[in-house]
Amino acid sequence: MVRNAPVPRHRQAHAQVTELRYYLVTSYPTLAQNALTLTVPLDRDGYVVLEDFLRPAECDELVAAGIDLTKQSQDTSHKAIFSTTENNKQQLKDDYFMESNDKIRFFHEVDAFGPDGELQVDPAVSLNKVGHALHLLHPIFRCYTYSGRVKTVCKELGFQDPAVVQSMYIYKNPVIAHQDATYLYSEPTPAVGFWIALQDATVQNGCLWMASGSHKSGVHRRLLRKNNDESKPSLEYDRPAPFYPESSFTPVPVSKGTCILIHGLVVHKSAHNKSDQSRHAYTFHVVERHNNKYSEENWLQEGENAPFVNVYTTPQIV
Ligand SMILES: O=C(O)CCC(=O)C(=O)O
Repeated sequence: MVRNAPVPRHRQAHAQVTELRYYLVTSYPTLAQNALTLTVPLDRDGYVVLEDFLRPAECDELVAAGIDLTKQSQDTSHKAIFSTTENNKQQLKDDYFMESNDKIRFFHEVDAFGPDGELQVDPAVSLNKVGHALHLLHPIFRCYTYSGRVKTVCKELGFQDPAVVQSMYIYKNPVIAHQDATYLYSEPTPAVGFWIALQDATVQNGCLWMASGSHKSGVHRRLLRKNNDESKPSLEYDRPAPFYPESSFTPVPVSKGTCILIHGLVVHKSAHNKSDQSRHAYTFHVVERHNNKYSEENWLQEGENAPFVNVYTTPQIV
């Protein structure tokens, strides 16, 4: 249903997208306009802030699509929850999560369901995230993921054969400190996350917090896919969660439309939304496929409906 939805409005929006130049914030809050090089700040700090990556109207279009997904989530009979905390062992065995690599699936907040299995609150409030193949299967998210602007950033990052391996719409939940390489490990070149604020992200409503420079200490732990039983792979962490002192983190509040490029090894997190302002974000991860190995032990592997296709040659619209 989602795949065949009509697309004329955002087709029009993206005619303009390639023309817009973003603003690079190398050292927050210093602004450098029209910078061409992204690799220097990414290698130095572990993240790069690109202001005005999307226009306000483009963010609104994505938020409308995200809200629309909350309505579709009511159709699902599966009561999946998502949490980054250690306590959620069930998720590591859950087929609904494991098989979401090439689907659009809905993950609710912990405690979203009552004892009778019914949602306690409106999905607009209880949804934690939707993932992990919006970039290929949803016409609007596909359009933004394979835009000229994303292709330009990939070129400026020096990628030769970049592939988007997963995408998520995040409604807002606290996310514990982690490296993306824990989940999406590749070597020698780590993945780069594109995290796009679709609404202003502030300290109060749960902006990202980055541990600048932490990407220089290797991968701290990995979530590994175990194929002990061929019919049902399971996931296990190889090490306990590292402890990261609060003092390592700096908040990175950003305005709507800002994209934060996240080095796969930089430690980052977000906190609770303590405000009455929502904080939606769209994020996807790009992996270099040229002379680089995407780990076969990662939880997410290529799927029939979501192959790891080249960003440069993949059209926005099918
Ligand atoms: O959006 C958030 O709150 C955090 C997202 C994040 O850390 C991630 O996707 O790696």
